[in-house]
Amino acid sequence: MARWDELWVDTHLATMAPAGGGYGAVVDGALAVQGDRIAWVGPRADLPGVPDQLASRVTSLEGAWLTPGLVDCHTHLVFGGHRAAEFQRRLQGESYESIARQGGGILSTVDATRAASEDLLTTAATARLAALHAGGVTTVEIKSGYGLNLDTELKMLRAARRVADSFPGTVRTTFLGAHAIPKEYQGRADDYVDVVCRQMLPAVVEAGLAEAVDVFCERIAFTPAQTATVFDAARSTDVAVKLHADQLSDSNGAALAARYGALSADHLEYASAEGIQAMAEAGTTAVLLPAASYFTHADRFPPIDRFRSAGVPMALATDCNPGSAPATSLVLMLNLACTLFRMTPEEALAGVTRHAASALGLSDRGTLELGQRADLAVWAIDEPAELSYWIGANPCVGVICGGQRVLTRPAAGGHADRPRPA
Ligand code: DI6
Ligand code: FE
Repeated sequence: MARWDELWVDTHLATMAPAGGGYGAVVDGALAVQGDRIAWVGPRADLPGVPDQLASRVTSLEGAWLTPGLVDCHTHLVFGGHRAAEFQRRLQGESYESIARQGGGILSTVDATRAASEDLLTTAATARLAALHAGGVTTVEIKSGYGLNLDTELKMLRAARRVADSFPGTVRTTFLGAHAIPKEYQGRADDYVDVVCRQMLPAVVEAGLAEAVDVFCERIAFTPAQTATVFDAARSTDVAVKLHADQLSDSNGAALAARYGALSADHLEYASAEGIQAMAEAGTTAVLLPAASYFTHADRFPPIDRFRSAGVPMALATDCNPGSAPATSLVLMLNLACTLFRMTPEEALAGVTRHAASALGLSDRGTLELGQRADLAVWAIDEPAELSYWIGANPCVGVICGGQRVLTRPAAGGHADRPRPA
């Protein structure tokens, strides 16, 4: 009797297991799945028998690399409309922040999202997720935050959950009611925070629509004190906290996130040395969003050297949103993180696998190790650094979710000549 459902051979593995360091690479490896779990992983030469007798099905990957399925741990995938007009204003020299201060920016997407039906939001987000998935993503986080009233925040979160229905991977949802101060509450931000805490958060939790709560702590959004009020409200629920911190200015966001034991603090261009130290001590993951830095012509990048020397895990995500990062390729983020932030290709791949899973509080994925969920991506590459090297190519040729092959696609970009699985 075969022990495993499927055994993948003729492959190289970037296990991303923490023990080995770097990619945890296994050249000429093999990986077996049983049910939705990884049942065996290692060098092919160490297999405890003949492949055909070990598994019901043996599949050759013809020299392709396997990595953990990618985790996009910070997106705003559900939104109405787009902001191409704002993009052109920024190209003329206006800043992201000044457009936001004039009532554009996030608030213009709030108008479009309030006007959109739940069906339309679901359809648009499904298409964006399909693009991420074709690039190897098997787990995605989706935030609300373009409703800023109870009905629309719930509508967004329901749309995010409906996107999950047609996605073979995993969707985690985050309530970001405190993303901007809605027009109805201009000059009365504390009153809006009160609504977020007393009305919206309880309703979201009651409906079971979010695993985490997030706040945009920034001089154009919510103060550290208002952020703390939202996090205090979250304490009486079972949702985790995350924070948009120190993106445009140092608001002490990193330290605040750490103080509340946040899963992650995200953006962090202006994070202070003290904030980074606090994150290290609290075990808070830094989620870095290179598309936002790139697309808004950010005047500074996150202090990578400081995260590195403090031992703060660095995750990478698309931040897919209509204002600061209309990006639907997580692989492209590896290139941007290496080129702009000078992360290494090893750090970049760890950032979209192991550390991205940590940023979502998920310990069952992000590495190719025994017992982990069998979420895998198959790549037509000669070495893992190629994932960071190509600009805008998609070397992903297959995706496996929970042990099931869910996507096979032709190599595109620079990879058409590579061996790839049938
Ligand atoms: N920071 C960001 O980069 C996104 N949200 C946030 O708090 C941008 C959202 C937008 O501009 O629509
Ligand atoms: Fe964001």
